Amino acid sequence: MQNSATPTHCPYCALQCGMNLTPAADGTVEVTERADFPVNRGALCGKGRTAPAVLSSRVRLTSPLVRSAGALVPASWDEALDRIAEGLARTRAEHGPDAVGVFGGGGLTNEKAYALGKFARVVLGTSQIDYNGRFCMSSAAAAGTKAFGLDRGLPFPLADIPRTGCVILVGSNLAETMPPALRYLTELKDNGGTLIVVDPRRTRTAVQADLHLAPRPGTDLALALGLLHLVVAEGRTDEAYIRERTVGWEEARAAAMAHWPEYVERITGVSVPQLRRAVRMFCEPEAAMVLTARGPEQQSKGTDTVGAWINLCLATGRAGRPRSGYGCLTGQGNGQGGREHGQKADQLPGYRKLTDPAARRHVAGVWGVDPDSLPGPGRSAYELLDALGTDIRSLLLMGSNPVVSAPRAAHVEERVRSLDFLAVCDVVLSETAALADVVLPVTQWAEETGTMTSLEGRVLLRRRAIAPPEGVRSDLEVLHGLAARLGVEKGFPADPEEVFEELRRASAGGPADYSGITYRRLAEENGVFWPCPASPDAAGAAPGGPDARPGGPARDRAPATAAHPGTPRLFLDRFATEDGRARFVPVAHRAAAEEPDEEYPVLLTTGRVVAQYQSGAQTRRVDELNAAAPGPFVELHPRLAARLGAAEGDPVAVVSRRGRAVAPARITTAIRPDTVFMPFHWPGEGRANTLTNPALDPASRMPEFKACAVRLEAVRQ
Ligand SMILES: Nc1nc2c(c(=O)[nH]1)N[C@H]1C(S)=C(S)[C@@H](COP(=O)(O)OP(=O)(O)OC[C@H]3O[C@@H](n4cnc5c(=O)[nH]c(N)nc54)[C@H](O)[C@@H]3O)O[C@H]1N2
Ligand SMILES: Nc1nc2c(c(=O)[nH]1)N[C@H]1C(S)=C(S)[C@@H](COP(=O)(O)OP(=O)(O)OC[C@H]3O[C@@H](n4cnc5c(=O)[nH]c(N)nc54)[C@H](O)[C@@H]3O)O[C@H]1N2
Ligand code: SF4
Ligand SMILES: [Mo]
Repeated sequence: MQNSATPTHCPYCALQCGMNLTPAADGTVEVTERADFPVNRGALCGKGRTAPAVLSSRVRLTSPLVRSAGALVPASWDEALDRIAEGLARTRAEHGPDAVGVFGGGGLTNEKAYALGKFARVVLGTSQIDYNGRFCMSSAAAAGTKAFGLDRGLPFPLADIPRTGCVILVGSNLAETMPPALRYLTELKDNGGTLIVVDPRRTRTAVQADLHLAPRPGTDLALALGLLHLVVAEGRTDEAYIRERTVGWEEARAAAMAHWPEYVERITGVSVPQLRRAVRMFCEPEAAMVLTARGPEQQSKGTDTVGAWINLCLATGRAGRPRSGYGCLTGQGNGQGGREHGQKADQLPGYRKLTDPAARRHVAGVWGVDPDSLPGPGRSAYELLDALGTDIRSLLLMGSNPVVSAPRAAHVEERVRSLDFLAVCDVVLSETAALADVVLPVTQWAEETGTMTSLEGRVLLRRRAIAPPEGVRSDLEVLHGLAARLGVEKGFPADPEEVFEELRRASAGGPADYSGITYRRLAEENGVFWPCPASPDAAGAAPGGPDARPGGPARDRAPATAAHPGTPRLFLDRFATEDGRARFVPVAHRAAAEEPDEEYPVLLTTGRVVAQYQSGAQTRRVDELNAAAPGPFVELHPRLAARLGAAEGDPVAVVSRRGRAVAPARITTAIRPDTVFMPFHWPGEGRANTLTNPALDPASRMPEFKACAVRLEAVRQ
């Protein structure tokens, strides 16, 4: 164990704030400021600051558990691993390899995500693997790939934000979900730039805005189309840019012209003067950005919605230019890297497609297997969970807690309970782990080394600072042990750097090329932006072949050195499509999968609070965070509350076609009167996902977390 401070990164969100971990006298570690990491410059939110609390043996798992006579009881590692290998092998023998499922997470390091994808395809031979990132930024990923030929959430560093003229922030509550990043918006305003926030609630982020647009949940697509309509009507398009750098404008233009402002006002509730003001603010400065987060993305039309916002950027020449562009604010710690290296249903490492014969040959070569032995694409996350207990009989779960976080959670819970066999690797006994046949206790961020790729596309080294407690092993050791028991002795090293070295080779030449990145460089350079090919001359092979470079030679590239410098800014010279041009998508407004009606007259939307993280499995174990955010609530407008006869703090039942949840009322004029909001961090009676609608986006397979129809009922006490 090191005695001095170890520079590393936060276990939680995609900002991946830098922090130092300093050993304390009692054997624990303390979080101290790490000012040299440029993204957060030492600032942390409460979750990051208190993260060491979850390292304590008082709240975490330190022994494998196996189910015996109905209860989970401690067992040896050998027994637990044997049981898992037997459980998975039995399903495979009885029902075939596709009856074994694997579910991963966007919080896992690149090494783990890579090894998990390889484990599913090579050891289990199953196509049925997906992960919780499907619930997160998949719509933005699908839209970005369609438009730009490549999905890297932010194609520029956060540091560019204060240098642009206007930012439209769509459905992001940054002030609560990435507090240290709020600084970039403050600096934008200090520099004379303007901020537009699009959110049905006047959030802590929205109060920072020069203009707050509060559309009905699920109508961002119409809003973006209405803005584009006005851009055209007011003659604010950038014709030269459209001609030189895009294709498909005519169809997209025609689609937007069908969405005249008064029609858009009726759909969204955003007034025509507000729409005009937004267009003026966005178009007048020389440069501008649109940033989206889960608000517009977690919809059954999320891909088209993001496409519409990208269209707005393309029509005004605000993509692939300095200080301008479209970006998605990815959410989970490794939400970016976790979507690149093969734990996704349709994917091979390096952001390659599982259906591409050349990609299969390349990766099979690295893995030393026959390309024909690799299965094809499998089901998406919700579809996989929905098939548990029927087509999928056994599941290996690593890095997610779907019993709390998946849509239509009561149904998902029932599906999980109906499995023949469930194995969960976790650091704590999550609500999903509590249902398992075998639970494996794994090491955490501060106890293991690995790489994370932040929301900027910056690959980072998260270093080990302390030794794990007795009885705990890493996810990589778990996969190593299971592979050996299932007859694959080689190819699953437990050493993260060894896994990364293989990942480099597997990703080489792919869209997300990491081959020029080494642990050593990461330690020295404070992160490296992908693509970073091994050779400085190859600027990363885009889908269009070796010459189609994602983003082309970046203008801000450092002087030629032996190594490729990485790519902070993409698309400045060309997009990553075959012809280098961005694609407009012709999209039209459509309703949410479930609109309010007489029986369910109110819209429910869901999201986050600053002091809890995701399903809460980790943060609900931290006293300081529980004191700040003790439980679920229903945020509603005074008018709705009055109709219900509910006072502040009274229990309110929210009922949807999926179920019923009860939580105290939090009454505020900060929300639209036709909408209620619930955070999704808690299990039990107040579980928001009991209510949510698993209607899926046809392209991204993202569920509609952000809009469903509900009714409210007073609860007699
Ligand atoms: N404290 C905290 N921080 C987190 C997380 C956490 O759980 N807790 N999770 C991390 C992860 S994985 C993610 S993905 C990010 C998510 O980060 P955000 O996207 O910022 O989080 P959300 O609260 O889900 O949604 C953002 C906003 O969308 C609004 N919204 C709801 N419906 C709509 C709609 O139809 N249209 C629009 N435009 N807006 C809508 C909500 O009111 C909410 O304020 O946060 C990351 N950071
Ligand atoms: N209603 C509603 N539902 C939502 C959303 C919403 O906005 N509204 N947002 C969705 C989004 S964006 C997301 S990202 C999902 C997230 O929801 P989940 O997938 O449930 O995410 P977490 O709660 O982070 O679960 C991670 C689990 O892995 C464990 N863990 C942490 N690190 C490791 C590790 O290194 N190895 C292993 N094996 N385990 C580890 C944690 O203890 C925890 O139990 O929720 C989605 N659900
Ligand atoms: S903003 Fe995100 S990365 Fe930074 S300290 Fe908070 S949870 Fe950690
Ligand atoms: Mo997320």
